[in-house]
Amino acid sequence: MFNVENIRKDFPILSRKVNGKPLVYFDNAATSQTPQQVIDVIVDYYSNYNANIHRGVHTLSQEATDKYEQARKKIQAHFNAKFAHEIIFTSGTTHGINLVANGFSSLLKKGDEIIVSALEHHSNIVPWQMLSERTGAILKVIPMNLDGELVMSEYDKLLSKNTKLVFVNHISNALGTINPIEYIIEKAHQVGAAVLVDGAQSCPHIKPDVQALDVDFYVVSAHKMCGPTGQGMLYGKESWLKKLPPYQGGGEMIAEVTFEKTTYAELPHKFEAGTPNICGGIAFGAAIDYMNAIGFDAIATYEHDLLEYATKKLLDIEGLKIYGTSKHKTSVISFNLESIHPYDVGTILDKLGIAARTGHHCAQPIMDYFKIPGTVRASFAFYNTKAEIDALVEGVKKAKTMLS
Ligand code: C6P
Repeated sequence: MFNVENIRKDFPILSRKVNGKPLVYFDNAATSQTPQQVIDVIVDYYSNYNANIHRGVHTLSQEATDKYEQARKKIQAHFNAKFAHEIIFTSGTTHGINLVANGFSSLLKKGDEIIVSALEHHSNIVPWQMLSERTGAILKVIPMNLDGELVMSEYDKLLSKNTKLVFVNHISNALGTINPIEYIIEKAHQVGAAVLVDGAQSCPHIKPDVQALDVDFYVVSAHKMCGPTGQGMLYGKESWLKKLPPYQGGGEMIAEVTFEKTTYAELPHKFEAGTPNICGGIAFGAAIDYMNAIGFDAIATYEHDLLEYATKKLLDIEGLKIYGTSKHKTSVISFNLESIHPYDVGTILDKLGIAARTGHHCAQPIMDYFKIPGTVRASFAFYNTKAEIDALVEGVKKAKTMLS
């Protein structure tokens, strides 16, 4: 049974005060909070079996290696990858996207086309612009509409036999829109293009099945789903990962090294040069266990209820405008109060102990589309409550009175 009061006891940070007020943490899309169960795994690693992996015959190294590889298997099972070696440990979503974009440098030629969406985070724009500069590939953009939805009829028109790659997020970080990635993947495959899905914002809310989606690459960050920062994963279909060249050279990614020639290790090690974030990988596995124990169906139902409650209450405030009004969205509300700058609203909310993000949310093209400098973004997680939303609504009203 989903019991938010019991769940909240797992998160020590939720009982702290900020500016003398109980913390209301609504910046979950930036990073989620960490339950004691994951903190314990981190402490256990450094207290009991901290060692380098894949290298030592000694007991600590073997224990660390076993736990790290067990975590890979947990992640494989969670995302339903066919093979554990299709899970590449990364430092996060940004790293995963750059790894793939770099790999495609040798696979694209001048005049090839690559497609991005108007709803992307800078992490899923800039690496591809750099790729297009390196290769001469043409970058095209799927436009959005005023509800913050991608226009699929325009996407259909962009696709051609020249399209080699499509990269979109599953859920927009700035607006919360859930994109129709099933359709996007199917259509891309019809013209022979590969698809990378940025799952940074989906992984805290839904459990993607990469085989059912038939997606070629899927990237996430552990810190968005109750895990540590500096840790993420790239899923890639085996056939694609075999085709892509390594991203970085170094220890552990080689089969043999001589000064004449180096041969590379098998997957996944080919993409995991150097000592990885060992504790981070193990803690990522623990975070996945934690979230699955609560259950993604229960999480989605509860968060949807929070979203509906907050949307209704915020819209009761005169002059408040919500950006991102798709019917298909997760628990993210981006808003502005008339002409008041979002930064000023965020500062007043902070004084009241409420953490919300303000600004362009690393998604400047979206802000440009709406002709605004940024928004206030409140993003809810399964450990938030309606009472906290009431506090937000009161805080926004207070900000309006003070700043009008
Ligand atoms: N968005 C936000 O406040 P990293 O930094 O590599 O863990 O994740 C980057 C990233 C990529 N794609 C999407 C859709 C994202 O939302 C993010 C991170 C945070 O919205 C921090 S800017």
